[in-house]
Amino acid sequence: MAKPTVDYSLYLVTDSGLNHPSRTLLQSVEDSILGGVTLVQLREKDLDTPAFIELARKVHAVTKKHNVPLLINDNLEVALAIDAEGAHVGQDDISCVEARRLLGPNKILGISTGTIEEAQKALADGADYIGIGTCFMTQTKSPKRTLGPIGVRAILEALPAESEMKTVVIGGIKHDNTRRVVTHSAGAHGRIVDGIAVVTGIVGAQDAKVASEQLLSEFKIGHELATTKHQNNIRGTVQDGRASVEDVIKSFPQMLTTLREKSPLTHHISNYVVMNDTANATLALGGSPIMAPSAIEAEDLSKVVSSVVLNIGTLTDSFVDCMYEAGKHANAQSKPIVFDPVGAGATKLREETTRKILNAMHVDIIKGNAGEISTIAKIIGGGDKTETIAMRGVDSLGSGFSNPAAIVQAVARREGAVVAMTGITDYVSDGFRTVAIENGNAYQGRITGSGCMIASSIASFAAISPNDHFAAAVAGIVALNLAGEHAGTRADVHGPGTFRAAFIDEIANLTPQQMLNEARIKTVTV
Ligand code: 3NM
Ligand code: MG
Repeated sequence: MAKPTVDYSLYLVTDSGLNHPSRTLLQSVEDSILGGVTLVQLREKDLDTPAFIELARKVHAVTKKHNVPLLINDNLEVALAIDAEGAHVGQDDISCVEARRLLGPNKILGISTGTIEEAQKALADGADYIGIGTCFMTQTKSPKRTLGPIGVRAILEALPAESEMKTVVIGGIKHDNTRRVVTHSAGAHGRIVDGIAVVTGIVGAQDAKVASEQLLSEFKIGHELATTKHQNNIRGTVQDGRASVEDVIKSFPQMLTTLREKSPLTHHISNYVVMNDTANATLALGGSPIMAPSAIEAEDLSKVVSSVVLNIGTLTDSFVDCMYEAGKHANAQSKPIVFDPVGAGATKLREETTRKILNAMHVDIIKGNAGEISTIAKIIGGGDKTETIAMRGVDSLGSGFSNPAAIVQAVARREGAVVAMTGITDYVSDGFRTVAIENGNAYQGRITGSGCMIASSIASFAAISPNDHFAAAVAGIVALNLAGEHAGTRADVHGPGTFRAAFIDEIANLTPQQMLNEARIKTVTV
Protein backbone atom coordinates (compact mmCIF):
# COMPACT_ATOMS: atom_id res chain seq x y z
CA MET A 1 0.00 0.00 0.00
CA ALA A 2 1.32 3.47 -0.87
CA LYS A 3 2.15 5.94 1.84
CA PRO A 4 -1.04 7.73 2.88
CA THR A 5 -1.19 11.49 2.38
CA VAL A 6 -1.48 13.05 5.76
CA ASP A 7 -3.18 16.23 6.88
CA TYR A 8 -1.11 17.34 9.87
CA SER A 9 -3.29 20.34 10.81
CA LEU A 10 -4.54 19.03 14.14
CA TYR A 11 -2.53 16.17 15.55
CA LEU A 12 -3.82 14.49 18.70
CA VAL A 13 -1.19 12.85 20.90
CA THR A 14 -2.81 10.71 23.58
CA ASP A 15 -1.90 10.22 27.21
CA SER A 16 -4.10 7.95 29.33
CA GLY A 17 -2.82 9.57 32.50
CA LEU A 18 -4.10 12.98 31.44
CA ASN A 19 -7.37 11.83 29.95
CA HIS A 20 -10.40 13.60 31.37
CA PRO A 21 -12.02 11.36 34.01
CA SER A 22 -15.49 11.78 32.50
CA ARG A 23 -14.73 9.50 29.53
CA THR A 24 -12.48 6.73 28.24
CA LEU A 25 -9.43 7.36 26.09
CA LEU A 26 -11.26 5.73 23.22
CA GLN A 27 -14.09 8.23 23.59
CA SER A 28 -11.60 11.10 23.70
CA VAL A 29 -10.11 9.90 20.43
CA GLU A 30 -13.48 9.60 18.72
CA ASP A 31 -14.80 12.93 20.05
CA SER A 32 -11.64 14.71 18.97
CA ILE A 33 -11.87 13.24 15.47
CA LEU A 34 -15.47 14.45 15.27
CA GLY A 35 -14.14 17.87 16.29
CA GLY A 36 -11.59 17.92 13.47
CA VAL A 37 -8.46 16.02 14.56
CA THR A 38 -6.66 14.94 11.38
CA LEU A 39 -3.99 12.62 12.78
CA VAL A 40 -3.67 10.56 15.98
CA GLN A 41 -0.65 9.30 17.86
CA LEU A 42 -1.13 6.68 20.55
CA ARG A 43 1.41 7.52 23.20
CA GLU A 44 1.46 5.10 26.11
CA LYS A 45 4.65 5.28 28.08
CA ASP A 46 3.59 2.88 30.85
CA LEU A 47 1.97 -0.05 29.03
CA ASP A 48 3.79 -3.30 28.28
CA THR A 49 3.71 -4.47 24.68
CA PRO A 50 0.72 -6.90 24.91
CA ALA A 51 -1.47 -4.32 26.69
CA PHE A 52 -0.30 -1.62 24.27
CA ILE A 53 -1.24 -3.83 21.31
CA GLU A 54 -4.67 -4.48 22.78
CA LEU A 55 -5.39 -0.78 23.27
CA ALA A 56 -3.88 0.10 19.89
CA ARG A 57 -6.23 -2.32 18.08
CA LYS A 58 -9.25 -0.64 19.68
CA VAL A 59 -8.01 2.85 18.88
CA HIS A 60 -7.15 1.81 15.34
CA ALA A 61 -10.70 0.56 14.82
CA VAL A 62 -11.95 4.04 15.72
CA THR A 63 -9.44 5.95 13.61
CA LYS A 64 -9.98 3.67 10.61
CA LYS A 65 -13.72 4.22 10.82
CA HIS A 66 -13.07 7.94 10.34
CA ASN A 67 -10.21 7.60 7.86
CA VAL A 68 -7.68 9.24 10.16
CA PRO A 69 -4.14 7.83 10.22
CA LEU A 70 -2.88 6.36 13.50
CA LEU A 71 0.77 6.50 14.51
CA ILE A 72 2.29 4.58 17.40
CA ASN A 73 4.72 6.23 19.77
CA ASP A 74 8.10 4.60 20.14
CA ASN A 75 7.05 0.92 20.15
CA LEU A 76 7.61 -0.37 16.62
CA GLU A 77 6.47 -3.83 17.58
CA VAL A 78 3.04 -2.44 18.32
CA ALA A 79 2.99 -0.37 15.13
CA LEU A 80 3.80 -3.44 13.04
CA ALA A 81 1.46 -5.78 14.95
CA ILE A 82 -1.61 -3.66 14.31
CA ASP A 83 -0.48 -2.40 10.89
CA ALA A 84 -0.73 1.22 12.02
CA GLU A 85 -0.18 3.93 9.43
CA GLY A 86 3.15 4.79 11.01
CA ALA A 87 5.17 5.60 14.10
CA HIS A 88 6.63 8.47 16.04
CA VAL A 89 9.98 8.25 17.79
CA GLY A 90 11.79 10.48 20.25
CA GLN A 91 15.47 11.37 20.33
CA ASP A 92 16.11 8.77 23.04
CA ASP A 93 14.06 6.01 21.39
CA ILE A 94 14.96 3.65 18.58
CA SER A 95 16.84 5.56 15.85
CA CYS A 96 15.05 7.07 12.93
CA VAL A 97 17.07 5.00 10.46
CA GLU A 98 16.23 1.76 12.30
CA ALA A 99 12.58 2.75 12.57
CA ARG A 100 12.44 3.40 8.84
CA ARG A 101 14.05 0.04 8.15
CA LEU A 102 11.46 -1.75 10.28
CA LEU A 103 8.49 0.20 8.95
CA GLY A 104 9.44 0.15 5.29
CA PRO A 105 9.05 3.05 2.88
CA ASN A 106 5.27 3.31 2.89
CA LYS A 107 4.62 4.11 6.53
CA ILE A 108 4.60 7.53 8.12
CA LEU A 109 7.58 8.21 10.35
CA GLY A 110 8.00 11.21 12.60
CA ILE A 111 10.61 12.23 15.13
CA SER A 112 10.73 14.77 17.96
CA THR A 113 13.30 17.50 17.43
CA GLY A 114 14.34 20.41 19.60
CA THR A 115 17.37 21.74 17.76
CA ILE A 116 18.40 22.67 14.23
CA GLU A 117 20.90 19.78 14.22
CA GLU A 118 18.22 17.25 15.17
CA ALA A 119 15.90 18.60 12.48
CA GLN A 120 18.58 18.36 9.81
CA LYS A 121 19.46 14.84 10.93
CA ALA A 122 15.78 13.83 10.75
CA LEU A 123 15.75 15.03 7.14
CA ALA A 124 18.80 12.94 6.29
CA ASP A 125 17.42 9.94 8.17
CA GLY A 126 14.21 9.72 6.18
CA ALA A 127 11.56 11.08 8.54
CA ASP A 128 8.33 12.31 6.97
CA TYR A 129 7.74 14.94 9.58
CA ILE A 130 9.34 16.44 12.65
CA GLY A 131 7.62 17.37 15.88
CA ILE A 132 9.23 20.65 16.92
CA GLY A 133 9.22 21.21 20.66
CA THR A 134 8.96 21.86 23.40
CA CYS A 135 7.29 25.14 22.44
CA PHE A 136 5.81 26.25 25.75
CA MET A 137 6.03 24.96 29.31
CA THR A 138 3.86 21.91 29.73
CA GLN A 139 3.03 19.57 32.57
CA THR A 140 2.80 16.69 30.13
CA LYS A 141 6.56 16.53 29.91
CA SER A 142 9.12 18.37 31.96
CA PRO A 143 11.16 20.14 29.35
CA LYS A 144 14.66 21.32 30.14
CA ARG A 145 13.98 24.39 28.07
CA THR A 146 11.28 25.78 25.86
CA LEU A 147 11.77 27.03 22.32
CA GLY A 148 8.95 29.52 22.07
CA PRO A 149 7.78 30.55 18.59
CA ILE A 150 11.15 32.23 18.00
CA GLY A 151 12.98 28.94 18.56
CA VAL A 152 10.44 27.07 16.42
CA ARG A 153 11.02 29.58 13.65
CA ALA A 154 14.78 29.05 13.78
CA ILE A 155 14.24 25.34 13.13
CA LEU A 156 11.76 25.96 10.31
CA GLU A 157 14.23 28.31 8.66
CA ALA A 158 17.04 25.78 8.90
CA LEU A 159 15.12 23.32 6.70
CA PRO A 160 16.01 23.70 3.02
CA ALA A 161 13.28 25.57 1.14
CA GLU A 162 12.84 22.72 -1.32
CA SER A 163 12.53 19.98 1.30
CA GLU A 164 9.19 18.27 1.65
CA MET A 165 9.63 17.65 5.35
CA LYS A 166 6.42 18.32 7.24
CA THR A 167 6.47 20.05 10.58
CA VAL A 168 4.25 20.16 13.62
CA VAL A 169 4.78 22.19 16.76
CA ILE A 170 4.26 20.60 20.18
CA GLY A 171 4.29 21.56 23.84
CA GLY A 172 1.76 23.66 25.70
CA ILE A 173 -0.33 24.37 22.59
CA LYS A 174 -3.78 25.64 23.57
CA HIS A 175 -6.51 27.35 21.61
CA ASP A 176 -5.50 30.74 22.99
CA ASN A 177 -1.88 30.55 21.85
CA THR A 178 -2.31 28.60 18.59
CA ARG A 179 -2.80 31.60 16.36
CA ARG A 180 0.28 33.32 17.70
CA VAL A 181 2.44 30.19 17.51
CA VAL A 182 1.55 29.71 13.87
CA THR A 183 1.96 33.32 12.75
CA HIS A 184 5.00 34.02 14.82
CA SER A 185 6.92 30.91 13.93
CA ALA A 186 6.44 31.50 10.21
CA GLY A 187 9.89 31.53 8.70
CA ALA A 188 11.43 34.15 6.48
CA HIS A 189 11.37 31.67 3.60
CA GLY A 190 7.66 31.19 3.91
CA ARG A 191 7.65 27.86 5.71
CA ILE A 192 4.72 27.65 8.08
CA VAL A 193 4.14 24.76 10.49
CA ASP A 194 1.91 22.14 8.90
CA GLY A 195 0.14 21.41 12.14
CA ILE A 196 -0.14 21.61 15.88
CA ALA A 197 0.30 18.54 18.08
CA VAL A 198 -1.70 18.60 21.27
CA VAL A 199 -2.05 16.40 24.35
CA THR A 200 -3.69 18.11 27.36
CA GLY A 201 -5.49 20.72 25.26
CA ILE A 202 -7.61 17.86 23.88
CA VAL A 203 -7.55 14.78 26.10
CA GLY A 204 -7.69 16.88 29.26
CA ALA A 205 -10.48 19.15 28.01
CA GLN A 206 -14.00 18.94 29.40
CA ASP A 207 -15.27 18.38 25.86
CA ALA A 208 -12.70 16.94 23.46
CA LYS A 209 -14.85 17.67 20.40
CA VAL A 210 -15.33 21.35 21.22
CA ALA A 211 -11.66 21.72 22.17
CA SER A 212 -10.63 20.19 18.83
CA GLU A 213 -12.98 22.44 16.88
CA GLN A 214 -11.51 25.51 18.57
CA LEU A 215 -7.94 24.39 18.02
CA LEU A 216 -8.49 23.60 14.36
CA SER A 217 -10.25 26.88 13.74
CA GLU A 218 -7.43 28.82 15.43
CA PHE A 219 -4.85 26.87 13.45
CA LYS A 220 -6.57 27.73 10.17
CA ILE A 221 -6.81 31.42 11.07
CA GLY A 222 -3.15 31.43 12.09
CA HIS A 223 -2.15 29.74 8.86
CA GLU A 224 -4.06 32.27 6.81
CA LEU A 225 -2.46 35.15 8.72
CA ALA A 226 1.01 33.62 8.40
CA THR A 227 0.56 33.25 4.66
CA THR A 228 -0.35 36.93 4.40
CA LYS A 229 2.59 37.87 6.58
CA HIS A 230 4.90 36.01 4.26
CA GLN A 231 3.40 37.56 1.18
CA ASN A 232 3.86 40.97 2.75
CA ASN A 233 7.45 40.17 3.52
CA ILE A 234 8.36 39.10 0.05
CA ARG A 235 6.49 41.87 -1.68
CA GLY A 236 8.10 44.44 0.56
CA THR A 237 6.11 47.34 -0.79
CA VAL A 238 3.48 49.56 0.73
CA GLN A 239 0.38 47.42 0.93
CA ASP A 240 -3.08 48.43 -0.07
CA GLY A 241 -4.85 49.88 2.89
CA ARG A 242 -1.79 51.40 4.50
CA ALA A 243 -2.09 55.17 4.64
CA SER A 244 0.84 57.05 3.10
CA VAL A 245 3.17 58.89 5.46
CA GLU A 246 1.76 62.19 4.16
CA ASP A 247 -1.76 61.09 5.04
CA VAL A 248 -0.62 59.92 8.45
CA ILE A 249 0.82 63.38 9.17
CA LYS A 250 -2.37 65.05 7.92
CA SER A 251 -4.35 62.94 10.38
CA PHE A 252 -2.35 64.13 13.43
CA PRO A 253 -4.70 66.97 14.48
CA GLN A 254 -7.72 64.68 14.36
CA MET A 255 -5.84 61.99 16.26
CA LEU A 256 -4.97 64.31 19.13
CA THR A 257 -8.52 65.66 19.21
CA THR A 258 -9.95 62.16 19.32
CA LEU A 259 -7.50 61.13 22.04
CA ARG A 260 -8.63 64.05 24.21
CA GLU A 261 -12.31 63.37 23.56
CA LYS A 262 -12.08 59.68 24.34
CA SER A 263 -9.44 59.83 27.04
CA PRO A 264 -8.55 56.13 26.60
CA LEU A 265 -7.49 54.10 29.60
CA THR A 266 -4.01 52.58 29.40
CA HIS A 267 -2.87 49.80 31.70
CA HIS A 268 0.72 50.50 32.69
CA ILE A 269 2.95 47.85 34.12
CA SER A 270 5.76 50.27 34.50
CA ASN A 271 8.71 50.72 36.81
CA TYR A 272 9.24 52.38 40.18
CA VAL A 273 11.39 55.17 38.75
CA VAL A 274 9.02 56.45 36.09
CA MET A 275 5.61 55.47 37.36
CA ASN A 276 4.62 58.95 38.46
CA ASP A 277 5.99 60.75 35.41
CA THR A 278 4.42 58.35 32.92
CA ALA A 279 1.06 58.65 34.68
CA ASN A 280 1.27 62.45 34.61
CA ALA A 281 2.40 62.55 30.99
CA THR A 282 -0.54 60.33 30.02
CA LEU A 283 -2.97 62.61 31.85
CA ALA A 284 -1.41 65.76 30.39
CA LEU A 285 -1.75 64.38 26.87
CA GLY A 286 -5.42 63.65 27.46
CA GLY A 287 -5.39 59.92 28.19
CA SER A 288 -6.06 58.06 31.42
CA PRO A 289 -3.42 55.94 33.09
CA ILE A 290 -3.92 53.05 35.44
CA MET A 291 -0.76 51.83 37.11
CA ALA A 292 -1.53 48.26 38.13
CA PRO A 293 1.33 45.84 38.70
CA SER A 294 -0.65 42.92 40.13
CA ALA A 295 -1.20 39.80 38.02
CA ILE A 296 -4.42 39.14 39.90
CA GLU A 297 -6.31 42.03 38.37
CA ALA A 298 -4.75 41.84 34.90
CA GLU A 299 -7.61 39.88 33.36
CA ASP A 300 -10.28 42.20 34.73
CA LEU A 301 -8.34 45.22 33.56
CA SER A 302 -7.90 43.80 30.07
CA LYS A 303 -11.65 44.15 29.57
CA VAL A 304 -11.81 47.83 30.41
CA VAL A 305 -8.54 49.31 29.21
CA SER A 306 -7.85 50.36 25.62
CA SER A 307 -4.12 49.68 25.52
CA VAL A 308 -1.28 48.26 27.60
CA VAL A 309 2.30 49.34 28.30
CA LEU A 310 4.80 46.69 29.37
CA ASN A 311 7.95 48.31 30.74
CA ILE A 312 10.72 46.08 32.09
CA GLY A 313 12.64 48.68 34.11
CA THR A 314 13.16 47.92 37.84
CA LEU A 315 12.18 44.35 37.02
CA THR A 316 10.87 42.06 39.76
CA ASP A 317 9.27 38.61 39.58
CA SER A 318 5.85 40.05 40.34
CA PHE A 319 6.15 42.61 37.53
CA VAL A 320 7.07 39.78 35.18
CA ASP A 321 4.05 37.70 36.27
CA CYS A 322 1.77 40.63 35.72
CA MET A 323 3.22 41.35 32.28
CA TYR A 324 2.54 37.78 31.13
CA GLU A 325 -1.02 37.85 32.42
CA ALA A 326 -1.75 41.30 31.06
CA GLY A 327 -0.16 40.49 27.71
CA LYS A 328 -2.06 37.24 27.28
CA HIS A 329 -5.39 38.86 28.03
CA ALA A 330 -4.65 41.95 25.96
CA ASN A 331 -3.98 39.69 22.97
CA ALA A 332 -7.21 37.82 23.59
CA GLN A 333 -9.12 41.11 23.76
CA SER A 334 -7.24 42.64 20.78
CA LYS A 335 -5.97 45.53 22.90
CA PRO A 336 -2.68 46.96 21.58
CA ILE A 337 0.48 46.31 23.59
CA VAL A 338 3.41 48.72 23.65
CA PHE A 339 6.55 46.95 24.80
CA ASP A 340 9.32 49.07 26.31
CA PRO A 341 12.31 46.74 26.84
CA VAL A 342 14.15 49.07 29.22
CA GLY A 343 17.79 48.06 29.51
CA ALA A 344 17.08 44.82 27.61
CA GLY A 345 20.73 44.05 27.02
CA ALA A 346 21.99 45.15 30.42
CA THR A 347 21.49 41.91 32.34
CA LYS A 348 20.68 38.27 31.65
CA LEU A 349 17.37 38.63 33.51
CA ARG A 350 16.23 41.50 31.31
CA GLU A 351 17.36 39.80 28.13
CA GLU A 352 15.58 36.59 29.13
CA THR A 353 12.44 38.49 30.09
CA THR A 354 12.50 40.28 26.74
CA ARG A 355 12.78 36.94 24.96
CA LYS A 356 9.97 35.46 27.05
CA ILE A 357 7.66 38.39 26.39
CA LEU A 358 8.30 38.29 22.65
CA ASN A 359 7.68 34.54 22.72
CA ALA A 360 4.63 34.50 24.93
CA MET A 361 2.54 37.18 23.28
CA HIS A 362 2.17 39.38 20.27
CA VAL A 363 3.41 42.87 21.03
CA ASP A 364 2.03 45.45 18.64
CA ILE A 365 4.61 48.18 19.10
CA ILE A 366 8.18 47.93 20.38
CA LYS A 367 9.73 51.18 21.60
CA GLY A 368 13.34 51.32 22.65
CA ASN A 369 16.67 53.11 22.30
CA ALA A 370 19.39 51.86 19.97
CA GLY A 371 20.86 49.48 22.54
CA GLU A 372 17.49 47.96 23.37
CA ILE A 373 16.50 47.53 19.73
CA SER A 374 19.88 45.95 19.02
CA THR A 375 19.27 43.41 21.81
CA ILE A 376 15.93 42.57 20.25
CA ALA A 377 17.56 42.21 16.84
CA LYS A 378 19.99 39.71 18.35
CA ILE A 379 17.23 37.76 20.08
CA ILE A 380 15.09 37.36 16.99
CA GLY A 381 18.09 36.95 14.65
CA GLY A 382 18.15 35.34 11.23
CA GLY A 383 15.65 36.32 8.62
CA ASP A 384 16.15 36.77 4.92
CA LYS A 385 19.31 38.17 3.42
CA THR A 386 18.58 41.87 3.78
CA GLU A 387 17.38 41.35 7.33
CA THR A 388 20.49 39.38 8.26
CA ILE A 389 22.77 42.03 6.83
CA ALA A 390 20.89 44.76 8.64
CA MET A 391 20.98 42.82 11.88
CA ARG A 392 24.66 42.10 11.55
CA GLY A 393 25.20 45.84 11.69
CA VAL A 394 24.09 45.55 15.28
CA ASP A 395 27.02 43.39 16.29
CA SER A 396 29.67 45.33 14.48
CA LEU A 397 28.57 48.80 15.40
CA GLY A 398 27.05 48.55 18.84
CA SER A 399 24.50 51.25 19.32
CA GLY A 400 25.97 53.47 16.63
CA PHE A 401 24.20 51.87 13.70
CA SER A 402 25.46 52.78 10.26
CA ASN A 403 21.93 52.48 8.95
CA PRO A 404 19.45 52.73 11.82
CA ALA A 405 16.42 52.93 9.54
CA ALA A 406 17.33 49.61 7.90
CA ILE A 407 17.60 47.88 11.27
CA VAL A 408 14.34 49.32 12.54
CA GLN A 409 12.61 48.22 9.34
CA ALA A 410 14.16 44.75 9.50
CA VAL A 411 13.12 44.18 13.11
CA ALA A 412 9.62 45.45 12.34
CA ARG A 413 9.21 43.12 9.40
CA ARG A 414 10.59 40.16 11.26
CA GLU A 415 8.39 40.68 14.29
CA GLY A 416 5.30 41.79 12.42
CA ALA A 417 5.20 44.75 14.80
CA VAL A 418 5.77 48.49 14.65
CA VAL A 419 9.24 49.38 15.90
CA ALA A 420 10.09 52.84 17.26
CA MET A 421 13.72 53.57 18.04
CA THR A 422 14.21 56.75 19.99
CA GLY A 423 17.35 58.87 20.03
CA ILE A 424 18.40 62.28 18.77
CA THR A 425 16.65 61.26 15.58
CA ASP A 426 13.77 58.82 16.14
CA TYR A 427 13.01 56.07 13.65
CA VAL A 428 9.69 54.32 13.24
CA SER A 429 8.81 51.48 10.89
CA ASP A 430 6.04 48.96 10.36
CA GLY A 431 8.30 47.08 7.97
CA PHE A 432 6.95 48.99 4.99
CA ARG A 433 6.67 52.64 5.95
CA THR A 434 9.85 53.90 7.60
CA VAL A 435 10.35 57.44 8.85
CA ALA A 436 12.89 59.57 10.67
CA ILE A 437 11.58 62.16 13.13
CA GLU A 438 13.75 65.18 13.84
CA ASN A 439 11.69 66.87 16.55
CA GLY A 440 12.77 66.99 20.18
CA ASN A 441 14.92 68.87 22.67
CA ALA A 442 18.22 67.95 24.32
CA TYR A 443 16.67 68.31 27.79
CA GLN A 444 14.64 65.17 27.11
CA GLY A 445 17.87 63.24 27.40
CA ARG A 446 18.67 64.84 30.76
CA ILE A 447 15.66 63.68 32.75
CA THR A 448 14.76 60.12 33.59
CA GLY A 449 11.72 58.53 32.00
CA SER A 450 11.36 60.68 28.90
CA GLY A 451 11.52 57.53 26.76
CA CYS A 452 9.01 55.77 29.01
CA MET A 453 6.70 58.77 28.68
CA ILE A 454 6.94 58.38 24.90
CA ALA A 455 5.83 54.75 25.28
CA SER A 456 2.81 55.96 27.25
CA SER A 457 2.00 58.56 24.62
CA ILE A 458 2.26 55.92 21.88
CA ALA A 459 -0.07 53.66 23.87
CA SER A 460 -2.68 56.43 24.19
CA PHE A 461 -2.54 57.03 20.44
CA ALA A 462 -2.63 53.28 19.72
CA ALA A 463 -5.85 53.08 21.72
CA ILE A 464 -7.56 55.51 19.36
CA SER A 465 -5.82 54.23 16.21
CA PRO A 466 -6.44 50.48 16.38
CA ASN A 467 -5.94 49.92 12.66
CA ASP A 468 -2.74 51.85 12.22
CA HIS A 469 -0.18 51.38 14.96
CA PHE A 470 2.46 52.97 12.79
CA ALA A 471 0.47 56.22 12.81
CA ALA A 472 0.07 55.86 16.58
CA ALA A 473 3.80 55.44 17.13
CA VAL A 474 4.73 58.39 14.94
CA ALA A 475 2.08 60.63 16.49
CA GLY A 476 3.04 59.53 20.01
CA ILE A 477 6.66 60.47 19.44
CA VAL A 478 5.91 63.74 17.66
CA ALA A 479 3.54 64.88 20.42
CA LEU A 480 6.09 64.48 23.20
CA ASN A 481 8.99 65.78 21.13
CA LEU A 482 7.05 68.94 20.35
CA ALA A 483 6.23 69.35 24.04
CA GLY A 484 9.98 68.92 24.67
CA GLU A 485 10.81 71.64 22.14
CA HIS A 486 8.24 74.01 23.62
CA ALA A 487 9.38 73.35 27.19
CA GLY A 488 13.09 73.46 26.40
CA THR A 489 12.89 76.95 24.94
CA ARG A 490 10.80 78.42 27.75
CA ALA A 491 12.41 81.33 29.61
CA ASP A 492 11.51 79.82 32.98
CA VAL A 493 13.39 76.59 32.30
CA HIS A 494 16.83 76.74 33.87
CA GLY A 495 17.79 73.08 34.08
CA PRO A 496 16.46 69.51 34.13
CA GLY A 497 14.28 70.08 37.19
CA THR A 498 12.35 73.00 35.80
CA PHE A 499 12.31 71.28 32.41
CA ARG A 500 10.59 68.26 33.92
CA ALA A 501 7.72 70.39 35.20
CA ALA A 502 7.55 72.48 32.04
CA PHE A 503 7.53 69.33 29.92
CA ILE A 504 4.34 68.05 31.57
CA ASP A 505 2.79 71.53 31.11
CA GLU A 506 3.67 71.64 27.46
CA ILE A 507 2.27 68.16 26.82
CA ALA A 508 -1.02 69.51 28.12
CA ASN A 509 -0.67 72.76 26.11
CA LEU A 510 0.05 71.03 22.81
CA THR A 511 -2.54 71.88 20.17
CA PRO A 512 -3.75 69.65 17.34
CA GLN A 513 -2.64 72.24 14.79
CA GLN A 514 0.93 72.27 16.17
CA MET A 515 1.13 68.52 15.56
CA LEU A 516 0.61 69.23 11.87
CA ASN A 517 2.59 72.47 11.50
CA GLU A 518 5.67 71.64 13.52
CA ALA A 519 6.26 67.93 12.84
CA ARG A 520 9.57 67.29 11.07
CA ILE A 521 9.26 63.85 9.56
CA LYS A 522 11.12 62.35 6.63
CA THR A 523 10.28 59.16 4.82
CA VAL A 524 13.34 56.93 4.61
CA THR A 525 13.80 54.51 1.74
CA VAL A 526 15.83 51.59 2.97
N1 3NM B 1 6.50 15.86 23.18
P1 3NM B 1 0.75 19.22 25.91
S1 3NM B 1 6.22 18.05 24.41
C1 3NM B 1 4.56 14.51 23.90
O1 3NM B 1 8.87 18.48 23.08
C2 3NM B 1 5.36 15.72 23.90
O2 3NM B 1 8.84 16.65 21.93
C3 3NM B 1 7.08 17.01 23.38
O3 3NM B 1 1.77 18.01 25.75
C4 3NM B 1 8.36 17.42 22.75
O4 3NM B 1 0.04 19.40 24.61
C5 3NM B 1 5.02 16.87 24.64
O5 3NM B 1 -0.16 18.72 27.01
C6 3NM B 1 3.86 17.06 25.51
O6 3NM B 1 1.52 20.41 26.35
C7 3NM B 1 2.87 18.03 24.93
MG1 MG C 1 8.03 14.05 21.91
